[in-house]
Amino acid sequence: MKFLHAADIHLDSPLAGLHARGDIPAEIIQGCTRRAFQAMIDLAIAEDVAFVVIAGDLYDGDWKDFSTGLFFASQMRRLNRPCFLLRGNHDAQSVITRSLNRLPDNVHEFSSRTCQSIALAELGVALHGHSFPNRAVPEDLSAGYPAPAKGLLNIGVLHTSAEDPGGLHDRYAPCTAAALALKGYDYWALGHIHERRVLQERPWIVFPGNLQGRHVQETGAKGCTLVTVEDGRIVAAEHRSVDVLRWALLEVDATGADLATLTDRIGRAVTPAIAAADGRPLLARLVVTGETDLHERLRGDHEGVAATARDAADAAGGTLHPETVRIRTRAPARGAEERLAPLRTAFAAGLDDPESVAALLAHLAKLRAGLPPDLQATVEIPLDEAALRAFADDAWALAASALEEPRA
Ligand SMILES: [Mn+2]
Repeated sequence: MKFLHAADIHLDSPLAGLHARGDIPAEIIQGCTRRAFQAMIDLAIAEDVAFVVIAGDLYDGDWKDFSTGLFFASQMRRLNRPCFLLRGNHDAQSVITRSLNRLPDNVHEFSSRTCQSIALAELGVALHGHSFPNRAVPEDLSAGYPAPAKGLLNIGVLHTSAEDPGGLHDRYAPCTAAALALKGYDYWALGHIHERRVLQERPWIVFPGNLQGRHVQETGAKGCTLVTVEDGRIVAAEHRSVDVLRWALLEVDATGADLATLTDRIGRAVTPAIAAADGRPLLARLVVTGETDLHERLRGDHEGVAATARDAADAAGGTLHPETVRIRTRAPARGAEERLAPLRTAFAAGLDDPESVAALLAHLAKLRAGLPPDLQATVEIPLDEAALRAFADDAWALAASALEEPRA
């Protein structure tokens, strides 16, 4: 017997910002969350799974119109086998104001008032789940989950940030892997963290990741987890990609490079990403770093870097659309750079003081929390030290170029 575990489908998520881009073909972004969901249903049918579990955030938020719900219902009819649905922070009971009067009979939604258990005697399976009543759930919901049903394979379905410290993923219904393991279930079908994480095996505690990456922070293969059960025991929990476009963050070190070397290095970054995308269009952020004589030239030539990457993708048999090009190179220290060296040192020193870094990061996290949810994903506010350093590099590059402007 097999079942499919998915989460964070964010159906009809708008992919904020991308639609305005004239250089990215509309057909590769339009409806991509729906197309990934369709691919998941295709997989469920092809693998002949007994049922599907969706561990929260099926919807991205309140429906814009009824077409989102109608699409889901029609896919459920196509699935034609049970689907167990849990509500997460994005589609909590109080967040979704529209609904179809009746979902297809094969859809079972977990209660948001209490943990609800559903036994499938013929399959030897019991599922336990507690939907989010509201967007913010500060308490550990897993504490209210019942003891395992004897003689059945027990699956806990839960939307939670688990032990994630927060940052990219808001902290909701936090719990520990140790506490989940103690519950005595066979499998925890988790949702909320948008990257695949297997917290442990036996019992399995799994975040499948989201179904489709939506921005450059959601890189790599996305999809769901196919679980195989033999003789009442889980023998495999494998990732299956169902995404229809892929995101990548490609960093190229230009240190000491001339143009030919840089072209080679861009190719070496692009080629494996194209291979990993396995025929899907690749949306990539290109970041060029390092100390190089090409600094001045690169700073004025984002389009040239983008074109080199696209050409490398074509040579590797795929397609790449640059999301952005970030030039974070430095000129070898001489002349103006040398004159600015004391300022540069003072600027950099701020980042070597753990206290001021911690204070700055706390301030930035607060700033981010105050943004509307759809902006939180796209406005890039550094949330860790590495991101803060990259941010500071960009800021320094701007400041230095302004200071280096030849004076009349
Ligand atoms: Mn969530």
